[in-house]
Amino acid sequence: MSGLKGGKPDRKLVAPSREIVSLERRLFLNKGLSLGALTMLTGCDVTDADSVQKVLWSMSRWNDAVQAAIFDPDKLAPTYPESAITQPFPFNAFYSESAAPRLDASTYKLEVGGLVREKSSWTLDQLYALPQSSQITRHICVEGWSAIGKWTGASFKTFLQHVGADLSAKYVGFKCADNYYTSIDMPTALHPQTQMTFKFVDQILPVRYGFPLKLRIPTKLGFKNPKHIVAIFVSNENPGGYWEDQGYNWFSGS
Ligand SMILES: Nc1nc2c(c(=O)[nH]1)N[C@H]1C(S)=C(S)[C@@H](COP(=O)(O)O)O[C@H]1N2
Ligand SMILES: [Mo]
Repeated sequence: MSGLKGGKPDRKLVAPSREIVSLERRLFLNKGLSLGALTMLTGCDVTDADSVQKVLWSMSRWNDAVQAAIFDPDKLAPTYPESAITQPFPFNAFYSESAAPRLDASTYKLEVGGLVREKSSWTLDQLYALPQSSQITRHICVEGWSAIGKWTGASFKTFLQHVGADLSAKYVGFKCADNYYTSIDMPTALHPQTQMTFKFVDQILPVRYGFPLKLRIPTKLGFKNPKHIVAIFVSNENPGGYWEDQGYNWFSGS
């Protein structure tokens, strides 16, 4: 009990962080490895919170590179019939449904910036004039649920070409009206199913699902599908994301 009696706390008595516990579980389940074995393999004391962070981030970046390398830009996510649409479709955000931001359609402007030729902003009428199509795809949330929805909007690739985006840049970042933010790799931005979404099940996007604009990316996990987008920018620096910066894997796609 010496560590609890004032002075310097004994590190071994400090409860392991969420990351360490989940890393240990994943290692054990996937590879039959313990933290002790990982310490031997990496030469790092992974029971120490600082070094475990370093190991985790380097593993995570390696994981991003592997996922990017195996990402097939032409492989389509499964699509479903209208009868498969989940009703009611779940709401999710880092706050409760009543706190979702209410944007004014008449004053809304989408900012477009970074490595693009046309840095002008877009009104909702201008966005709605883009050619549109619909998809019925599955949204998968890391919190353990998935649901099938129908989303209608414009091809994000067409939009990026239209604004003269540097399509050889590495990242596209999104800023949202609720201060949420996320970013995706350019190959995913150009994927044929990546959509600037204006409608959910044939109705203008309700507030809870991201009015007036969300990105629907059926090849990525739910948290990489930003709602209430107010700015889109192209960059060669990884813009990170709300959950990504707290340790969720950045690529999170298939
Ligand atoms: N702006 C914004 N976008 C967001 C989120 C958020 O909190 N704010 N949450 C993400 C997560 S974790 C999920 S699962 C989906 C939920 O989308 P839905 O409400 O349409 O089901 O939105 C994603 N996009
Ligand atoms: Mo999610």
